[in-house]
Amino acid sequence: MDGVIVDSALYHMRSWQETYRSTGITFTEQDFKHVFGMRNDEIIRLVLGKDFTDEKFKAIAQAKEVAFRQLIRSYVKPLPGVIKLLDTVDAAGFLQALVSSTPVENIDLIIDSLGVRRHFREIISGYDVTEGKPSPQGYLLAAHRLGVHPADCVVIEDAVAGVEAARGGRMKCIAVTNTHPAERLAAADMVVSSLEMVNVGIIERLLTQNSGLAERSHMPIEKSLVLVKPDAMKRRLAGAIINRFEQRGLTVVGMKLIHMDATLARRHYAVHEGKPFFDGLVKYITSTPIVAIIFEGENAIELIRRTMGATDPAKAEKGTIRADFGVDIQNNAVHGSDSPENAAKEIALFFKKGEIYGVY
Ligand code: IDP
Ligand code: MG
Repeated sequence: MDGVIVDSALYHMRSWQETYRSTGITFTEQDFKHVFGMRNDEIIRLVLGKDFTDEKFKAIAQAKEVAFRQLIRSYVKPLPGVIKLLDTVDAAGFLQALVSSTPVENIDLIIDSLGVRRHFREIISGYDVTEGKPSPQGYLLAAHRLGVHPADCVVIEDAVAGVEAARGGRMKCIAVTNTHPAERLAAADMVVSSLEMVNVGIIERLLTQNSGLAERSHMPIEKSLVLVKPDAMKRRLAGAIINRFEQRGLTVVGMKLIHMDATLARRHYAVHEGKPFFDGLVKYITSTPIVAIIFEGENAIELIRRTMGATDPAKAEKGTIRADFGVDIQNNAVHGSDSPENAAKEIALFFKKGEIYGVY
């Protein structure tokens, strides 16, 4: 965000200047360059010296934040080319995510002031990652949440550590020289002096360079809903069942214990409404708390169906969960979504967006 979408350094400097002016201290652009990147408390300590009271410290810190927010709300402008690029990339059908180490409050403030929130399917802030750039964690998490391969991603960066993060995540990188000179960004696949020079055609060309990569997989990354059903819960088989899927390389990205009510059960099994076993099925699935899990991985939906086995345990192949743990056609231990459309519907029935996590 900073240095790519918006130049917030300018607004930070102006808010410090305003704050210090009111206390009679001059704060020059040179002073700002010196403190840029430091935390607010360090900056205040440096400017005021040792002789200040806690109250004065707090008042200055607060005044600076108020001034910053006010300036952003009233004056913030996107860097050149940003709005057009966001619009055209959206129109071309790409998914966009914002990855910033800035606290989420400032991300919210800036993207709402600019009116660009709708462009971002996912927003990763400093709170979502344990490692900042140059770790690729933030970018990998964004790809994961968008459901796309890193090799199908292009990162747009202004920072040296950010270019390194993109490379670490095996993503293509376009660096813009808003903050650093081109020499320092040479590790990027492309260096531009302004985002006005970037367009959808350039992004597509960068991505086709990855189409032959050996490590590139052609399987889609999918999410699927798994339920450990009441018969398996009663026999303490939740762990064993989850283990089978984890052994297949699937990742738990959401999990909860939930006692389904009849409304949820009817919605979940809506396709079976009217069948002779429907009422019994609703009664059964609501009879005890169950564990609901979202698994994610390549080809997850089919992989899970194969790991579960046929609906009727008597007909399920040896070594499948239902053959090993199922009792009869109703008490068959486990549920797994049967198509991408149904997986999306089922996941939405059981989980809120904030309850689904990514790479860790
Ligand atoms: P699936 O779970 O393998 O996708 P579905 O045909 O979608 O199988 O049926 C949903 C669930 O309804 C089954 O897992 C099972 O618990 C129950 N069920 C399916 N067919 C019968 C039946 O003939 N008698 C009793 N219960 C059934
Ligand atoms: Mg089914």
